[in-house]
Amino acid sequence: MTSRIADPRLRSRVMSAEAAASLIDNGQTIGMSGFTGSGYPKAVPMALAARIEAEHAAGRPMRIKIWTGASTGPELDGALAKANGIELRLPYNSDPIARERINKGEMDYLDMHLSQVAPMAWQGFLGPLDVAVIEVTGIRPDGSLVPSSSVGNNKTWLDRAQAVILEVNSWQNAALEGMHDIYYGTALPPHRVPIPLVRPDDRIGEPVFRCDPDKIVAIVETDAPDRNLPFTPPDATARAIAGHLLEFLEHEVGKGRLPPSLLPLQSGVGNIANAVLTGLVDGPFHDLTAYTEVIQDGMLDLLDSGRLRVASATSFSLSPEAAARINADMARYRARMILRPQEISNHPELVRRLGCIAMNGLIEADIYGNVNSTCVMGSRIQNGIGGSGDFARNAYVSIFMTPSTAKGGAISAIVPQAAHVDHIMQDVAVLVTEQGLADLRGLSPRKRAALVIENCAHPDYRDALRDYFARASANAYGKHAPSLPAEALSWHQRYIETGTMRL
Ligand code: 0RQ
Repeated sequence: MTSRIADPRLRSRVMSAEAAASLIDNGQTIGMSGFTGSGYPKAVPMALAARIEAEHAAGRPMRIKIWTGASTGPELDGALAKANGIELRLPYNSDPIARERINKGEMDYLDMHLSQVAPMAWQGFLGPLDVAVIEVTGIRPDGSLVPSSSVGNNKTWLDRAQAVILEVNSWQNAALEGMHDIYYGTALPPHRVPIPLVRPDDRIGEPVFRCDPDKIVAIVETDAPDRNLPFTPPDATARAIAGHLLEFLEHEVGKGRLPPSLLPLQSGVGNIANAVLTGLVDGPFHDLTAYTEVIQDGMLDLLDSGRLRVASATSFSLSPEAAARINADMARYRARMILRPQEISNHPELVRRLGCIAMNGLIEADIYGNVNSTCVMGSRIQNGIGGSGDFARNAYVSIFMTPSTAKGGAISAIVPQAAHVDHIMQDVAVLVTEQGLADLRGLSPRKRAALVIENCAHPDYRDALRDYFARASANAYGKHAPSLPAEALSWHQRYIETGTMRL
């Protein structure tokens, strides 16, 4: 396996995952690689979790703080959360065990815009970083590191950490080398300069990470797959949402507000986002580009169909089938894919400059188009804001999409007032459900409300929303964005008390 470690100086630092994990101390802050189940360390976190469990059993509580790129996998977040070894976690998490701990108040969670994590680490607001645990594809003769299936915040963790532990994963395709573009030109104010990227396919950095070899305290060799989850084919709801959205994009091209090749696409993950991408395969648009966070199955289909010219992201998020497809033909895909640090893939300056079309999911939206992406009933974290805020605020057109109901119809995704707001109405241009699409651009709050209720709400909840809006319009303290505070969150309260928002 050592063929992946081409720097002879470093071969002596190869050790077991257990030995590497023993180098981490109680209370330390650890920067781990990993983004949407790709490129996260797999062996050291599991060994660390086993050690933490042993420490707990011996009456010596041990907990660490974990910074990542975004969500990881069961071997990292799952194992460490199960061991109750995480004191604080940032940013985006989708692990069910960690989610449960957070919602029980047993683990602190800092939900941040993904583009802001690296700058904040540099600014020192997050405190010192003790150890970086980073998965790489290989180590080159000069000691530079070939990134794996995600880039995330790895550049920053490698630069900032006092000590570095590497996992060299030979499961990752060696032909990944050359796909990455690691930009080393970021700085703190007042030394910041424009980022020289003007097209999604521009390469502005290097294909590898630099790392001071003296900081590398351990290298662990692994051969373990990413968390590639099977993909559910789009259902009727997802297809209906995709249909409305594609019709809208065609309409915008017809109006001359979008070019026929559209603008760089950003797409969230999940069933609906995938349905939209799949819909684009058969749509009328050619020469598409993507400037996004993750490359999912639908992006691969678009690339294969020839519709998508290039995809820029920070990570893969693939099904096992799609991972096999990409691994079988990595050199070809490499010519049309670029993985960048997440502070670049999600950079507000670049999203605004490129004019991205942002397409993200939501938990709930209110009648004015304020969007809650994170907190069920206002308080229970689902995943996190991820990159949705980076893109939504700065996009050319910011689209949010959702089924009109959740939990078998017991919850309306369109509510009188969002119980938590991640995206204010100024950042939400278009709302889509399977019922229809509301183009909210240029509309005052009251006009937005009428459109959201009629076009997006489920028929089962439409009358109740009409009734609320009519009474609010007549009786509210102010008529700009009419609200009845005592009633506005009563739908959520009813769900908490009775298990349904229905009257
Ligand atoms: O939970 O599986 O327990 O039933 O939320 O919902 O409908 O499967 O949709 O996978 O697209 O996720 C907002 C969570 C939507 C996601 C969110 C429950 C629902 C289900 C998932 P169950 P669906 P999706 C790029 C951009 C923020 C980050 C982001 C997300 C579960 O899109 O995390 O956009 N977004 N990043 O039942 C109660 C409601 C609900 C609800 C849905 N109103 N009330 N539960 N659910 N609506 C990616 C990254 O940044 C990395």
